[in-house]
Amino acid sequence: MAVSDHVDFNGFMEGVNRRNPHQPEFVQAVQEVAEDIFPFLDSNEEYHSQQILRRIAEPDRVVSFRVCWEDDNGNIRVQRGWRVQNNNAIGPYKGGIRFHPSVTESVLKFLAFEQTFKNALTGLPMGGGKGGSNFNPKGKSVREIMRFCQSFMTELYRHIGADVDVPAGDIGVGGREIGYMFGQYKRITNQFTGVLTGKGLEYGGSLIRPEATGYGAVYFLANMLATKDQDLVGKTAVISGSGNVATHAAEKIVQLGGKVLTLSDSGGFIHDPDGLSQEKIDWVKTHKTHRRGRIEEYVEAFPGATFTAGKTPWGVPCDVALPCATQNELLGEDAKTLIANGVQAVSEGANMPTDLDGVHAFRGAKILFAPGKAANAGGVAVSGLEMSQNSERRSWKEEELQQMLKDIMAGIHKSCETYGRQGDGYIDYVKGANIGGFKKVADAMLAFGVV
Ligand code: NDP
Ligand code: 2IT
Repeated sequence: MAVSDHVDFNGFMEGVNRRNPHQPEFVQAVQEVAEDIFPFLDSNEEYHSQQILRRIAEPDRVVSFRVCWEDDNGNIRVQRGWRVQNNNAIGPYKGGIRFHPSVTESVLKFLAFEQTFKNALTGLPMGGGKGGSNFNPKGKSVREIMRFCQSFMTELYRHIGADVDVPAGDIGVGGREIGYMFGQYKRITNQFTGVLTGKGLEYGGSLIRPEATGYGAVYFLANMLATKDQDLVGKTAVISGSGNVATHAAEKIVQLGGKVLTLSDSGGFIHDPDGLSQEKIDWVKTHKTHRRGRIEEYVEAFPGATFTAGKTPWGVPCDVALPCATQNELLGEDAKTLIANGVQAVSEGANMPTDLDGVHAFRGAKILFAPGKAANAGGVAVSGLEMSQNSERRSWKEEELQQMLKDIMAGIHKSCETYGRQGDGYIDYVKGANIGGFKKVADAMLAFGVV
């Protein structure tokens, strides 16, 4: 028997650390999963002996490339681009593209690893991938964004395809950027295929894709509350971020009768004690997303609100919390504050927004806590439905898609319940999501033998 067959958890994590130096986000994501998978392996020896977790924690490939573009002043700019193809055991690689100066190989590897479990949980045939660049879209002209997207796709196109790898949006990449990238893909390959999701409705996009992640995170939250015979009516919500996921999460909370108190961006958070109405959320969408403004300007438009610079919103007392900005934005101390203030449920709209200390604090206090790989899967799920529509050359109606999204989120909740319910009745959603996602990918990998 090979020495590696029976490494313990600490030995496994030492290996992950050693093989991935200077990649803290990736190591963190693997650790969070391994903490649940190791006890599960005790009673599932075949996954262990076949080294399934070890294999999933080694991306199938990481492509890194130079992206050159010319700014409006004629300067030559050089960025780095990546596509991480983590695992395609159950379908083509699938996952977003992120443009943000904080993007590193570690960040994209963690995101591609998480995506593998998330996509499995949706029940749709999608593997896990993620890509992006350290390009900073802030302050760039529309033409600069276009030239960057075209240059990025000029390399990326050779690694993707409708049955190979299907990217979509993420931080800094929305409908506009997908349009520029799709246009360049089509121009280079002369093929009109469903190679990207999050497309415009005119050229193969799906209804409700922009809304799906935020709406899905709130549907998941409603499913969690229902296990305690509760709903969102009258509940106060603290939300971070003010981009695609945050604004649509806010919208759905309001539709379901809740009261949204905060939004944020990298500059700080706004607190509106009157709650955000649909009109205020529309203002944020227009101002932040379309005009690329800052959240602090909210207090000029709505003087009842306050802006706190340089801080996250977790100190504002609330019933439910939805971190919807970025990774590691809710730390152990923040989790303790939320718990002390009586938070009942947390639904992660972002990917890995809660650090390991925070996750341990929520689980320890038996708070309803939905990890991103379960709670924010609605976005990639509707991406999967966009792929189906493209393959069939049809488009479903909005009501049909809304129902499918709700059903998929309920299905993910059920998986978490199946694999995460504890002896005392508490549903450990982290454990449930990790094991539920792992099992599907692992069973497919077993079928393929040693590859
Ligand atoms: P957007 O680019 O639309 O919005 C991102 C928001 O997060 C902005 O308010 C931004 O503020 C804030 N933010 C980004 N980076 C930081 C940072 N380092 N510190 C503080 N605030 C930050 O992205 P999305 O809404 O699409 O994505 C948000 C999260 O949701 C990410 O974790 C993403 O991976 C995840 N997600 C997205 C999905 C999607 O369909 N779009 C699907 C599933 C998960 P600022 O304007 O100041 O940069
Ligand atoms: O993190 C995510 O799930 C996304 N950014 C969406 C991925 C997708 O392919 O729609």
